[in-house]
Amino acid sequence: MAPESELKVAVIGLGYIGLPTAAVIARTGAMVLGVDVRQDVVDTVNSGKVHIEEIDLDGLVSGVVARGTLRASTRVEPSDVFLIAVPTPFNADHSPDIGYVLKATTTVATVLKAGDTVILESTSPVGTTEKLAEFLAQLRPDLKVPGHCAGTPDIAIAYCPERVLPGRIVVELIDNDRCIGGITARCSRKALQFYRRFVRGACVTTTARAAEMTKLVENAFRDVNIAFANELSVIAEGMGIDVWEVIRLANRHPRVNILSPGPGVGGHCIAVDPWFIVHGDPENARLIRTAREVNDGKTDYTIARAEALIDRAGGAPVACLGLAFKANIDDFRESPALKVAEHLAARYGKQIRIVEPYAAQLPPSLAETGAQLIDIDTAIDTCPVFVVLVDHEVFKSIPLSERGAKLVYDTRGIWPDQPSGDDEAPSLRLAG
Ligand code: SAJ
Repeated sequence: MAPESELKVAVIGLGYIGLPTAAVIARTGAMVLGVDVRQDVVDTVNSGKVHIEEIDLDGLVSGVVARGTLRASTRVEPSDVFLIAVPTPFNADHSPDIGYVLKATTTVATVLKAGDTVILESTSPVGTTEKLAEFLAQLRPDLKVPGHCAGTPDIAIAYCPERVLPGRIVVELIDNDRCIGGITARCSRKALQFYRRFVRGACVTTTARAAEMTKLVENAFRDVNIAFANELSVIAEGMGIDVWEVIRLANRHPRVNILSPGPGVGGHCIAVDPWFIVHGDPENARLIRTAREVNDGKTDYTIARAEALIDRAGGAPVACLGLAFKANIDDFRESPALKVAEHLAARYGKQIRIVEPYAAQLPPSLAETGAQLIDIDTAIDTCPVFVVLVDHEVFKSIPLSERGAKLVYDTRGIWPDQPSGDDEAPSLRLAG
């Protein structure tokens, strides 16, 4: 592989993973080209700015763009390493859609040459990297593609999933261990050499299929564990028990670690990836499918509970706290909080106020209902009813003196000292 300063890397897809990855690699001195179909994204990056909110990303991108090691384009150029980080959504029937991966492969194929390495980072159903190799072999019959040729292949192909947590992406890109699955062992070694340039965590090699499954399993594991907490919260509420207290007590056991209930599971990973396993083996993936259903069902349950509270509040203004899919980020994709707010706003219109410090304006789905975006101080002054949907730090720090008299449905358990304040539903604040 070329020395650092001469290494050319093309990152296809400048989203939540592609852009930070491109910037981190560019910081090592490699010449990085970020490729994206969106001209506005390309222009933003080339001006040294970012189109996504992520801690420390703006300074990093402006630095590498100023140094000239990162630039963006809508067109790919010849490079030594191609890193594909495009979305892999699912269809209405939950089957995976790898269309963007195949499109990115077609793009790479136009400039691929002997000696290059192609790495897929997008979360993908098992077998996708092999499909990518097969596709490349068809597109470029002049190249010896691993798994499709006799003798030593001309290029290397590997799968290496990202596992970074939104809000900690820049740190985790460097510190997390990586699992690298080549189409052949030689491919793994080639990709390993590349990741060692910027990853401080351990880099472990395996097969492409095992690496693909590992990524899916990580997120399915978390989904199943959150489903346990969500199911528990519904059971506990029915029994009039404070689920948060039970979880705190149970977690004192040295081998118990129950996660937190909430209004459902959001984001573009945990709410999506388990379906790839279910689709791969519908007959046997029973627990994984049920967990998905439990977590999605928790959002419907939350809507019903919030509606019951609002109906009793007799037309008083209601503040929905938070729209993001989790705390302290501006990402609303697959957000259960957004879904709850949309339902409530569609039903109660301008009675609903939204507090979301990470939004400059309401998404159209909410704005058109008459719901208003207000700040937290206005909510404290004007709304007697609070529905807590996201555990943003700014909400957690509201003292009891400012919220003690309010009717609260706290889906995240951020205010353990909140009195119920509701004689008809004394367990209300306990609901997870
Ligand atoms: N959530 C709960 N209760 C909990 C923990 C989370 O309700 O106790 C909810 C969150 O509010 C959110 C959703 O689950 O709606 C997902 O949040 P998260 O923080 O668990 O995970 P993500 O989606 O931000 O990132 C996950 C991570 N995967 C794992 O922790 C196994 C991350 O490492 C992956 O890189 C990322 O998915 C991804 O890109 O796949």
